Amino acid sequence: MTIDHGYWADYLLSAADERKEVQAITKQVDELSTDDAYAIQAALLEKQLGRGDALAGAKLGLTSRAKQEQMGVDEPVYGWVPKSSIITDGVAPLGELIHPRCEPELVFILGEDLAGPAVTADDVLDATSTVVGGIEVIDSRYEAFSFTLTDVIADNTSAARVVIGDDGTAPRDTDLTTLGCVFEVDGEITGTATGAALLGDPAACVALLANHLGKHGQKLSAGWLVMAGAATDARPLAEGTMATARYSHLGSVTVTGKA
Ligand code: 0L1
Ligand code: MG
Repeated sequence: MTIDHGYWADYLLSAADERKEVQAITKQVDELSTDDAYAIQAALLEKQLGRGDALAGAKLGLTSRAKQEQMGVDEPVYGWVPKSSIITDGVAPLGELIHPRCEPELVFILGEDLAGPAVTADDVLDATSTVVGGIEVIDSRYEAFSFTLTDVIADNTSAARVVIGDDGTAPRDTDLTTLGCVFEVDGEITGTATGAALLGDPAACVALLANHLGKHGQKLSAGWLVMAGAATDARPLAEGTMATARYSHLGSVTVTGKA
């Protein structure tokens, strides 16, 4: 069966526009390969850019062993960060989202391009101007956040919004593997982690992304932000929910859910 990438991209875009959860693609087709899933994701991005959005960065998901085990996979997923997804006032607009969840992220701000296929963690540190803390708001377009790996790739890895912290560190000033994060939702600590929870080294995760893009003739560009993936579980973000990620060396980042 041939997969119509544009059709499924429209399917996911309408789901987001109409705030309507939809059935996973794999429930409707015989087979969805990883290549087809990334092609749907690319078509989705093209449609977003065609509406006047801009590309502000890229992201990894499933970079912690815990999340990989949950999904029964042993590799991360890669997605895009449109400019419109960046929250600047700390408020997640629940009226524009379906069933959002939030999770802490280490965010690399690139000072130089990174082009695979042979990018190393050292190259990532060289190309990064600052590492900041962040919180990603994920919002699967699928019913009950239920999907296979290729479904979530097609859905741009559930990307929805992101809050970026103000305090950063130069990448070599702090050991990113021991940098700590405490994630607190409405005053309750829901998770703690160090950078090493991200496949041993968050910079190595970013290298994986650069090398993945390199295979498709793409690169990470100077000025972009790159999310390395969440090291703790994502938590529901409802009306009035206040989530704070407290990082050693990077200060705190907060997001609040508001209709
Ligand atoms: O950013 C992420 O880690 C999302 C990965 C995809 C799985 C999910 O939506 O939880
Ligand atoms: Mg994430």
